[in-house]
Amino acid sequence: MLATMPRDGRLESTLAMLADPYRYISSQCRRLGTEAFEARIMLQPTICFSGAQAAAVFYDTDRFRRATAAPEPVRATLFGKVTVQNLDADAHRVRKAMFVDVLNAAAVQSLVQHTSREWHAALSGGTAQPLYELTHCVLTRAVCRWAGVPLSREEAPRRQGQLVALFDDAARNVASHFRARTARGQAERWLAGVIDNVRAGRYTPPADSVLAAVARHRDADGQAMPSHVAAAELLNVLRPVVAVSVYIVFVAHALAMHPACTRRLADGDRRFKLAFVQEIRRHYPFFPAVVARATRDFEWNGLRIERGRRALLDLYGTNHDPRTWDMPERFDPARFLDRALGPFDLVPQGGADVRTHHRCPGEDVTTALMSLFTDHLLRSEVIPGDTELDWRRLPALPRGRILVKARAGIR
Ligand code: HEM
Ligand code: MYR
Repeated sequence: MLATMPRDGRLESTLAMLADPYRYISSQCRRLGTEAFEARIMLQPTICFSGAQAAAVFYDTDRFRRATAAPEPVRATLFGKVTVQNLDADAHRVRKAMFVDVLNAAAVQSLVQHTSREWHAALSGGTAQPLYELTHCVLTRAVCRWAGVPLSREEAPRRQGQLVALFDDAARNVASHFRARTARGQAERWLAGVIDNVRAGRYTPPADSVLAAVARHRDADGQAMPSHVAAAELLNVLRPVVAVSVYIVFVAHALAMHPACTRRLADGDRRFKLAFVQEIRRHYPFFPAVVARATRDFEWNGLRIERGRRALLDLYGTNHDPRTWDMPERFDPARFLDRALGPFDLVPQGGADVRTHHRCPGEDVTTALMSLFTDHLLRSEVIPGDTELDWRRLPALPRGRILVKARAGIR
């Protein structure tokens, strides 16, 4: 006997979700005593899932696909309309290989070096600066230099504003959402121009740069990407590197909140530093959920899922699921010291296999930059403000600004 899919009783649940975007799905699952329920979200019936088991079915490409899944407001701001996020099967695999290849270990190390240089230059003034905004500036300059994208000193603040708007303004409120839409148009036109210049031989980036790889990439059909598509894919590297700034704020937050961790890190325990970074990615809210659409009718755990149904996998809730994580609300890096990770356990950047599925190709970049900033922040003066998190903000951040300042005599 198939049970009926439990429902969130509201006619439309978008507002309930926006009121607590990181905890809405898991709190409804708890309330309804289920791993999956249906709700109307953004005017469509949507299955909401939480947990490692749900993640395994969500990433089964025989049952869920991405084409037409992401809502238009997300594609018009954060993702892009014609990008890897929206592809399936061979078209996805070939486009995805470009990202996995350009984000190789040597490239990650090179980005770390560029970032470290920009950090020293930005912090040299000796005055206290807001960490989030300072990191936007450092990461924008570093990622453009590293990717081979030309960026003059005059142009940098404007381009930084556009990159930040794509992730920081997309889902905060109606006015900011429209700023993010405008920013996507401006940033795509800028980068389409850069791609055209490369292809016409007017500008030659380093052969091993991200820009060169995107300009010459061939899709599964053997064709180069049209320049507006190449531009949107270039943005899929530039934007998220700048978005690591959110995690850098959480590094500073965790250092301020957990002095015992800070002492152990200051002693130079390298294994503990990796565990600390993983625990930040598990513990703090960032990307709330990922979205797909059912390819056919099927049953899962005695529940019927219909072809064409939209599904949301709860990433924050899966990282806090008591079936996978002991005392999930506790911040405890030591939980990662002796733990082998399954493909669906730690999913702040998606789950499954990075080459064949939609899992984020930027996890190594993210953890390497978080490690670098852990070192830099340990050597700086960090002045936390109101440390309580604003859970309604997308992405969530501490309510007060965290300030940072060079410590006298230390670089
Ligand atoms: C995809 C999170 C950093 C590039 C994703 C997904 C998530 C995510 C949740 C979707 C997974 C899915 O659809 O199943 C994050 C977070 C980051 C981050 C929280 C922290 C800032 C990065 C970085 C890069 C990157 C640094 C590149 C340098 C991408 C790309 C995709 C993606 C290209 C699309 C992959 C695909 O559709 O196959 N990311 N990411 N991300 N991420 Fe990240
Ligand atoms: C990136 O890809 O730029 C990195 C992560 C950005 C996360 C931004 C989170 C707030 C936007 C929520 C959109 C909801 C998508 C279903």
